[in-house]
Amino acid sequence: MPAELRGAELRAADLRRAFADDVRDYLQRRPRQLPSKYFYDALGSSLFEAICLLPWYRITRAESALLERHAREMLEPLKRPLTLAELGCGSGDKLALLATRASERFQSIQLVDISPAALYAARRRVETLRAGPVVLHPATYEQGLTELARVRREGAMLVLFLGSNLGNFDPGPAREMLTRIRAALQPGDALLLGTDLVKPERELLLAYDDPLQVTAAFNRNLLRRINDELGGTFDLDGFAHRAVWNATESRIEMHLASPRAQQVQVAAAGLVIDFAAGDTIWTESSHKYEATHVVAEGHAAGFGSADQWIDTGARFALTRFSA
Ligand code: AVI
Repeated sequence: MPAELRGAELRAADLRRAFADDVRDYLQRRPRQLPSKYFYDALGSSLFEAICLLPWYRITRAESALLERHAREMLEPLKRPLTLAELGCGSGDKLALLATRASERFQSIQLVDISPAALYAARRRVETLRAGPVVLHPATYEQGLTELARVRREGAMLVLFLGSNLGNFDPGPAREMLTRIRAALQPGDALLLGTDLVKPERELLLAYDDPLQVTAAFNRNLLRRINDELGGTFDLDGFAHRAVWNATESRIEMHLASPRAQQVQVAAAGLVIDFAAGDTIWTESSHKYEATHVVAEGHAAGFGSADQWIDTGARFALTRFSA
């Protein structure tokens, strides 16, 4: 077997081990939980892309429209040559939108994502633009930031952290994440941060509990993934999708509720769990911000001036922080 593939096999074994360890740890917590990062296997990523097309989930369209409309303004004050970098680039569509509208050549385009499949797709997408050399980093956000600091050349770097990904962090880790991004940058660099804003509860509930039940499938797919990858025995019809607006914490929470008593085993995690009727598994938090709070968080993380572009209809903000 070629060494490259052996490496990939080892990595897959490590990832499966870490998944099993997290499932064991989080499912035994009270309340029971599962980390939302495990939503994104191949099927989960496709379901998320479908969510982004739903009329009730406006984040992706709002952000894309802002990028399209204000691309030049967003890049204009930054020193050239300019390096563009995206943390969690996914398909690369948004970076491509920004680069297309900017219509300039970049020193380089640095793409960071945990999923090699996403990175290859993003490279194909971005390379068609001929906007500069594209460099891939199959890495976590943290490792990616270390890489970005290492490959940094003259001029300025703009780091994109889009899609309200920050919202999936709890407040403490979110502040740490912003601080880490700041530490990887140099004076003259900038961060472009996408955050979803607080809006009426009815809109939020429709966005996270849509009438087509795509989000329900996205949520339950996590149990399907545990069954397939870790030898779980979850009855997929035995858990109901719940989306709850927690106004005190300013977050939408997603849960999976067991309407009846049932026992579930997860072989690879050595787990046997007895769910009582009404027990839930908390699978995700999506924090919603006030625009002023986003700016305050950036300042608390050590960033300088902030400029904001807001979609007032969808209530979504892009904030550019200078380092
Ligand atoms: C990726 N993340 C920002 C999405 C969100 O809105 O929290 C994930 C998602 N969960 C349910 N729908 C979309």
